Amino acid sequence: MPLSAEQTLRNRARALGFDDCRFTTAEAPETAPVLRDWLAAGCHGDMAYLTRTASKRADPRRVLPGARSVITLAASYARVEPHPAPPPPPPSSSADPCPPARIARYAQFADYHPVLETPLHALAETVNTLGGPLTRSLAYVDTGPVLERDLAQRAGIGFVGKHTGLVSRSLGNWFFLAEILTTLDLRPDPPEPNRCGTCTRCLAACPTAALIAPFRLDARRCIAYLTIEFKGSIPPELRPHLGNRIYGCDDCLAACPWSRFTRPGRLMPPHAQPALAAPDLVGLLDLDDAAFHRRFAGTPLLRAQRRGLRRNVCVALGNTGDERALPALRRAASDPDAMVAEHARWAIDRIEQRLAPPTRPLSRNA
Ligand code: B12
Repeated sequence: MPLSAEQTLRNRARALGFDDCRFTTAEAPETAPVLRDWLAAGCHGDMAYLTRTASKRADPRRVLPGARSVITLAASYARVEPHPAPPPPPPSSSADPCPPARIARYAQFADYHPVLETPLHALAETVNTLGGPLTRSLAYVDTGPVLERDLAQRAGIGFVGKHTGLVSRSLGNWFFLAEILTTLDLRPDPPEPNRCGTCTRCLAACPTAALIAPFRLDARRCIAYLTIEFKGSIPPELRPHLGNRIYGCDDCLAACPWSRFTRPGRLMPPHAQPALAAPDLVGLLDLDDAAFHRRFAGTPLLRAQRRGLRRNVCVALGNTGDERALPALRRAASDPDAMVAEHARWAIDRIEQRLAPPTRPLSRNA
C-alpha cells in the first residue's frame, strides 16, 4: 500500500535529521489575540518588527494566501551533559583563574538558521513534488512572521510552558522550531495539552523577574532580550542580575522539570562550538573589530555586534568583581563608543566598591 503524504513527509523529515515533524491547519492560532495585548502593553521593547508584522503573525494565511497546512518541525540542540550548568562564580581571589563568560546553550553552536535551512528547503521540495506543480510552500526557521510555538503546539510537537517556550515530552526544552506553510492539504495531528500543572519553577528561576505572570514574559526585563536584541544602555537596576551572562539566558528553561527528557538531536551536534562554552571575559573585551568577526564568524553572537557584546562583557566583569579586569575596563572606559565607556565605568565602580575596605559601623559611644 502506498504511504500517505503525511507518512512520506514524516519519514523524509526524519531522514533529513529533524527530531519531530507534525501537521496542523493554516488557520489562525487561537492564542493570536495574546500577541496584540502583549504588543499593546509594550512587552516587546524595541523589537519593532513584531509590531510591523503583527497581522501576518496572527494568521498564516496572510503570509501565504491559499495556505491549507503547516508542517512544524523540531531540532534538538541538547548536549549530553553529566552535570547541570555551574552557577555564576562568586567574586574571585587573585589565585583563581579569571571567571569565564556564560553564553546560552543555543548559541554554543554555529548559527542555527543556515544549519536548519538546508534540510528544511529539501523537505519543502518534497512537499512541492508531492503536491504537484500548483503547490506553493514557504519555509521558515525563526525567520518568518509566524507564531511558531503556537502552531507547533496545535500540531502536537509540545505545549507552551509558563516560561512561554515550547516544551516537548520527548525532547524537553532544548530544541528549535521550523515550519513549512503550504497550499497542500495535510491531515492535522492532535494538539498537545498544557502539562505545567501547578509548577512555577520557571517563574521563580528568572534572574530579572521577566516572567511577570504564567505565560507572560516582559521582554524588556528578559536577559535574552537585553543581551541580544536590545541595542541601548542596559537599565542599571537590572545589571547586577545579569551575573556573567553575556549572550542569552537559559534559566527558565533549565528550571523546567521537563528538561530531564532532553534528547540530543542529529542536526546541531556537528556544529557545536566548544570554545563558546566558557570564554574568557577579559579577552572578549579586548577584541578589536577584525578579531571579533574572526572569532564569531558563523555563530549567533554576531547578532549582538561588537559594541553590544562588549557592553555585556563590561556588565559581567562588574558582576564577577575581579580586580584583574580593571586594566581592560579602564581602557574600555575611554572607548570612543559612549555606551561601552559608560558600562565600563559602571563595572569599575562596582569592582572598586568591593575592593574598598568596609566602613566600620559608628559605635554608639563614639
Ligand atoms: C521575539 C522572540 C524572542 C523575544 C521574546 C520572547 C517571547 N517569549 O516572546 C526574546 C528576545 C526575549 C526571546 C528569547 C528567547 N528565545 Co526567542 N523568539 C522570538 C520569536 C522571533 C517571536 C516570539 C513571539 O512571537 N513572541 C510574541 C509573544 C506575544 O509571545 P508570548 O508572550 O510567548 O505569547 C504567545 C504564546 O506563549 C501563546 N500564549 C500566551 N499565553 C498562553 C497561555 C496558554 C495557556 C497557552 C497554551 C498559550 C499562550 O500565545 C501568545 C501569542 O503567540 C520566536 C520565533 C517565532 N517566529 O515565533 C523566537 C523563539 C520563540 N525563541 C526561541 C528561543 C530558543 C529563545 C531563547 C530560549 C533563547 C535564549 N536561550 O536566550 C529565549 C527564551 C526566553 C523566553 N522565556 O521566551 C525559540 C523557542 C523554541 C522553543 N522550544 O520554544 C523560537 C521559537 C525560535 C525558533 N525558531 O526556535 N525570543
